[in-house]
Amino acid sequence: MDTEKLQQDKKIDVEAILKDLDKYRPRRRGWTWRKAAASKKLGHFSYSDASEPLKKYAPLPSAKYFGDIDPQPAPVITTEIASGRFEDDIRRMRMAAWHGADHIMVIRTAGQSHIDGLIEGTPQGVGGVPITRKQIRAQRKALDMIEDEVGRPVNYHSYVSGVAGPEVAVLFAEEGINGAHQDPQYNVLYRNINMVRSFVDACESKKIMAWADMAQIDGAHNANATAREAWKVMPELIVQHSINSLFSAKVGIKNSNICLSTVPPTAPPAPCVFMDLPYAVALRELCRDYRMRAQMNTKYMEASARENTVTHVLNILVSKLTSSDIQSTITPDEGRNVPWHIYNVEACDTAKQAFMGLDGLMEMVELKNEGPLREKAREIKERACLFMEEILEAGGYFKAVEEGFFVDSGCYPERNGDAIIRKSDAGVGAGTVYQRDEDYLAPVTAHYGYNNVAQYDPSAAGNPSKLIGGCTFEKPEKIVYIDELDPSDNVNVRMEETAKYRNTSLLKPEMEWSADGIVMVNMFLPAGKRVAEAAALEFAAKMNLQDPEIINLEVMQEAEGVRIELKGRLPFDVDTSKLVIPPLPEILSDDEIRADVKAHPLKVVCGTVGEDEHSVGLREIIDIKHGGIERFGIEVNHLGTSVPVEKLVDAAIEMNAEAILASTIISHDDIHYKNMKRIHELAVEKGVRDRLIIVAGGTQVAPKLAVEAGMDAGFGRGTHGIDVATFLIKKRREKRNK
Ligand code: Z98
Repeated sequence: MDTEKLQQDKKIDVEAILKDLDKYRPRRRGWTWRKAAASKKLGHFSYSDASEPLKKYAPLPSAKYFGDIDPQPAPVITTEIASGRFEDDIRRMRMAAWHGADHIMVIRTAGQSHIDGLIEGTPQGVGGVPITRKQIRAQRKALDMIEDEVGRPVNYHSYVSGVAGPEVAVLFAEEGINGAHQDPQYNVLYRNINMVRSFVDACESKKIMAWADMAQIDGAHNANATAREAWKVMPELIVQHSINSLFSAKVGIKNSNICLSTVPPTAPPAPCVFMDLPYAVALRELCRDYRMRAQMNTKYMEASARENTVTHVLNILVSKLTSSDIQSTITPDEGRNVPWHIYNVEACDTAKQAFMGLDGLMEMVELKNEGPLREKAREIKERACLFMEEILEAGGYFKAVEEGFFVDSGCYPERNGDAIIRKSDAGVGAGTVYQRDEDYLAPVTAHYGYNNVAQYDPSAAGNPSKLIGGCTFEKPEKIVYIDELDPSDNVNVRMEETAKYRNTSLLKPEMEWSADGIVMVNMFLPAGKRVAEAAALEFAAKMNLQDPEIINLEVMQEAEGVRIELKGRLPFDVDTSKLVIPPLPEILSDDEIRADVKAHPLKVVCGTVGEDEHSVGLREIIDIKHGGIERFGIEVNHLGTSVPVEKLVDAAIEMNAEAILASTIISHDDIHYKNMKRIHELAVEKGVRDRLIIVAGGTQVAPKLAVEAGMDAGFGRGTHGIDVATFLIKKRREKRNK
């Protein structure tokens, strides 16, 4: 079934995506890595590590100085999107893809791994986002359209955890999910799922993931998000990674799809690179056959977007130094629970900017072979090996968990007695694993171990589902698609509620969900923390913000004040059809202005007029330092301040200038317009008005009144050099063409 083509100036049509969803089939299986760029050149620059650029993209803000190029880094860039409303997440996915994300992870706020069965037909649910077939299918369908638009495959990812793991894996394989977290240790340690059950299930799940060619990310990093002193668990992290990776490889996942979830154990103010880099080096050396998914440290994340961004960038530095394959971009929303569109996009931009800023680094620097880096890496590896040996001595992984080896805050071999302890005969699903009967039959594709099909049909040995004419993997038409069952909370009801904001002229601010009305207000309050908190909420109430909440507070100085970021809900909307939107002034490009001035040199005289000593505004317009008109090669003759009008006109004549720029701030008794009029009249008297372009500018200048006073143009507050230069060039062309 064909997807509709997206148009870049049109919103993605979520209603159309939901239509005929029961018939939609994903068009491919499996994970896709980025391709190295065929050409190293992009714009003015040559790149060493770039991957293929996108067809459609939103470049970094400063790209405008570099021809709007958008070089893409080598690693896959991940973003986590799961606001609780999959219909709104689809729009966010498109924005993220334009900013460079090609791995969209749908993490559930509810913790689906607590749910012990598939929950098809269920909507958002209480407090979170369980995955449903409908959601997956709608999002995969949207991503199919989005990847056509940006010109690059976008990997879709979720989690194969919990006692329903194998069922979830089947669902994912059927629906073309490209990657998943799968790690039985996660179930055991963090979800208290019985170990035997968890490991047996993992065999089945991994086998299915191998069939679907999905990338697999492990769950080891959860140990350093959980341990009390996370920087000490490095040896254990390596052990966990090793167990899961080898397990996956043995079940049949190919090495290039086995990804370690590497998370640095520390964050500033700890000397994080000094500690994290040896760990990353040790891990990559020990697990060199597999891929690395790098994620910033989240254990020490607070609500400051700035602080999180620095931690993120330092993680990217480690990724760059050790060649990570996937870069996660966890956003400040983890720290303050604001899973907003803008933070997904911001974090993708942070990754793109940092990676491209570091392009070619490894051609200039190398990791030292002597000194603390290698010594520490070696030490971490030794500790990890000893840890693994002790597991064997204890009688294996299950015994080790029972004896409290894991997520202890001590640096191995030290143990602090604060580990997560689980019993092998306890936990969710204990006692639910049975030995297969002699005649056990599993006529399904991608099944782990003994399935007995040959007993029924020897020719089915390599193709078990032949016995049933193909299972859902080969025959997707056998999939039973169940729509949402909840009559009051489902996507149709939700979309109905926001319908008046779609395809109409009504507009509401939005952070997370269509028309949620959420805005963020930044303020500095010159008060102590407690007073400022209470006052901020009071200000929010006066601003008509509903449900105000402080999401970040940072003390500038105990007594002098705090900065506050506050969110709240605006209860009103704006009808955009009633807005008076002034036409956009047409600005020429830097290059065009420069070329014009080169071909026809342009000389101007300028000064502040009359008895006006204010010179800053004019300086902003002319000085090269401030981006003024000098930078285009325009010859500027600045006559100074308090220049009499006669002098301005005479100087223009003497110097054979083409334009006069009169700057004026003082406005009492309309002196500024009176001066403009006199300049104009003088120029007429002296017979030069026709050959001179005369413009006036200043904070109190209204363009219309300036023209009425005889000027060719007036420039008010907010004018930049390029506005004036554009006018001069255009006016000159007009005159030439007369
Ligand atoms: C990450 N930002 O890793 P529920 N299984 C594994 C996990 O690591 C996780 C889940 C399941 C982090 C997200 N990881 C943390 C191995 C979570 C989550 O549905 O919440 O229980 O699954 O990218």
